[in-house]
Amino acid sequence: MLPPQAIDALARARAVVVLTGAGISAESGIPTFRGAGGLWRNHDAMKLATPEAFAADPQLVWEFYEYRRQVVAKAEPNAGHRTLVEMEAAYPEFTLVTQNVDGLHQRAGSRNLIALHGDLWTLRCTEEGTERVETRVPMPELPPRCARCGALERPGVVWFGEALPPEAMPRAYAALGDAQLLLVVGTSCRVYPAASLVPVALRAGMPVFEVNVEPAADFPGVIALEGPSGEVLPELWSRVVSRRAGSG
Ligand code: BJW
Repeated sequence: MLPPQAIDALARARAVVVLTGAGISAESGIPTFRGAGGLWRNHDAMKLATPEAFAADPQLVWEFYEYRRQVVAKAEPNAGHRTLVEMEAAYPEFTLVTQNVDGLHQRAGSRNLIALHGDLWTLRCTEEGTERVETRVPMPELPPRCARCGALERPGVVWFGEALPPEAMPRAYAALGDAQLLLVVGTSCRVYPAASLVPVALRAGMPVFEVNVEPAADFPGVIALEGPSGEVLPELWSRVVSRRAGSG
């Protein structure tokens, strides 16, 4: 049962912000970080995705990322990703803020997208800071090295304690300032500053809806739409489209 407030708010809105996390890609076969999916060869994924792990054992961390690149390369966007593309086409202002590094939103066709935590296909030289895109799977050399200086390259993602791309959060807050609602999909809302969008929206009096298989956004006032995003988002959006057409 979808909360009627969600259908009303989405039907009336002209500017919408969506925050996504790993859960939206779960139905594409990509493991999440926390919970049952967060284990890789008995390592905690959250401990491998850190600057400390990379400094201690770059080969192991690169094997983890190479494995993820292989999983993602075989995966396809699902109905949740595709619904967000339909929503982007329907609203005058629509901003998708994602914590994901898998590129599935981009492959589905989302355009106005803010990638807070980087992406799996960019490599960065640990000495020079130069970046390049590497889409070959598997990579010819592991760990990869900079062709210019020979230093190790690292994944172009944001690890704990590292700064997000400088323009990312200012753009996300600006979009939220113009929006009538925030829709949060498939994130545990544990990681900041991404999760701060939720209290910022609530403080501004904006409705916040959460699509998740279990309620995760632990902020009073968030309205839960419980279920897998590949099912809930298409159902929700079809109800909103009917309402906007005057028949729902
Ligand atoms: C489904 C589903 C289905 C399943 N349908 N749903 C304020 C307070 C406290 C701490 C901090 C703070 N501000 C900053 C911090 C520190 C830190 C932080 O947040 N720590 C907390 C954990 C305590 N943040 C940082 O360090 C950030 N940097 C920073 O703040 O820098 C400051 C700085 C400024 C200037 C100079 C230097 C520094 C950086 C955070 C980087 C996060 N990086 C990672 C790894 C990215 C690379 C990679 O992918 O390998 O990002 S960690 C990991 O968590 C990844 C994710 O994007 C992120 C969020 O996870 P997400 O997406 O929520 O996934 P899960 O697994 O947690 O949840 C999945 C959800 O889906 C679950 O709820 C399921 O139920 C659900 N689900 N199936 C719908 N079918």
